[in-house]
Amino acid sequence: TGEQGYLNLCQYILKNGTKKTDRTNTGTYSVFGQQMRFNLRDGFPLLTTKKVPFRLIASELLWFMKGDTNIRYLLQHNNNIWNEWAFKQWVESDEYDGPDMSDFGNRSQRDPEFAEIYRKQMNIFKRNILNDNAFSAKFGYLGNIYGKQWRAWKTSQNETIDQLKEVIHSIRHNPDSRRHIVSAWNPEDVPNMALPPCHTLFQFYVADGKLSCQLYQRSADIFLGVPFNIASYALLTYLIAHECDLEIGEFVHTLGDAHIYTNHAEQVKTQLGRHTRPLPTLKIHEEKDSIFDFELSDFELLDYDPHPSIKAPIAV
Ligand code: DHF
Ligand code: TMP
Repeated sequence: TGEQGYLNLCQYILKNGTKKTDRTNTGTYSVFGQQMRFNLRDGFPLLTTKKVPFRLIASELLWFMKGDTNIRYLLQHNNNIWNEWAFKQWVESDEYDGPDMSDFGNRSQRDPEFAEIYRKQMNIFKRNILNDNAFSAKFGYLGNIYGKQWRAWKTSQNETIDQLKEVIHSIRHNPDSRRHIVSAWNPEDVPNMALPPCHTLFQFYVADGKLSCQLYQRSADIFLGVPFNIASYALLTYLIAHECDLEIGEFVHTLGDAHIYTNHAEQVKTQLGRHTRPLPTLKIHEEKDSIFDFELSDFELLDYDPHPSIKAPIAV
């Protein structure tokens, strides 16, 4: 359990994972069906064996919670984690007339000359997203990803369902319910997403005045995505517990295809050579009327003293 559970899973995947090809042509070591548990009362579960940027996790979560699916908000908060998937839609569109960007993810890792050309195009892209409303509406939009499904799932009757509001209502009014579920997996909409949801479905559970959350993640990039996902759902659980006047309980993280990309193996080994440190604590400053009013500056992480960050290329 806890960070040690994460490290054990890394070790297990390196040792027992099947070498598997994948959509991005990177290659992975992969296992199917694993679970980690984090007792949120032990501290905030941000990894300490490498530095994980909490600021990016918090701004991404606030973006989901607003129901936003356009990367403009992220860029305005200096958060670049979704750029590649929006950029891809631009360079594959008819409107793009710059240098060839096919397979930019893999090519930029192998070819330094191309990496420079790519970096320039990405900067142009970011500038357009920030400054050009029409461009941003078209190419900053990632499709009907998390935010849309959480806050405005479209029904066959052309109404919308605010799953997040409804789940908060049911936690408050019917805590024993076994139906506190939010699903980002909308089969009808999956073709309209830049990336089908990796964190697919989550459920809340109330017992002894404590709120717990379990996530089903269909596909898990153990080195890059998962540390973000753990902290993001931990933060969401804190916020909802706060809103519902409950104490915090556990975060249970269930994984489908749990993989380490072959080009992350060395980084993972470096991380496995480190010892865990005490967890930070999360402080929520402001009292808000609604959970939807939180801002980045309302959160503060205390006593976070991680080992240095470890860089790795992301598979696009
Ligand atoms: N694709 C893949 N292949 N793996 C992912 O984890 C992933 N995650 C997505 C979108 N597509 C994905 C959204 N979440 C990073 C972390 C999470 C994330 C996207 C990117 C990432 O690159 N993290 C870096 C630091 C990034 C930075 O400082 O800007 C890291 O070292 O943790
Ligand atoms: P896939 O759609 O082919 O499964 O590729 C998605 C990749 O992104 C996969 O490596 C999992 C990873 N991922 C995470 O681990 N966490 C996330 O939050 C997101 C968005 C993606």
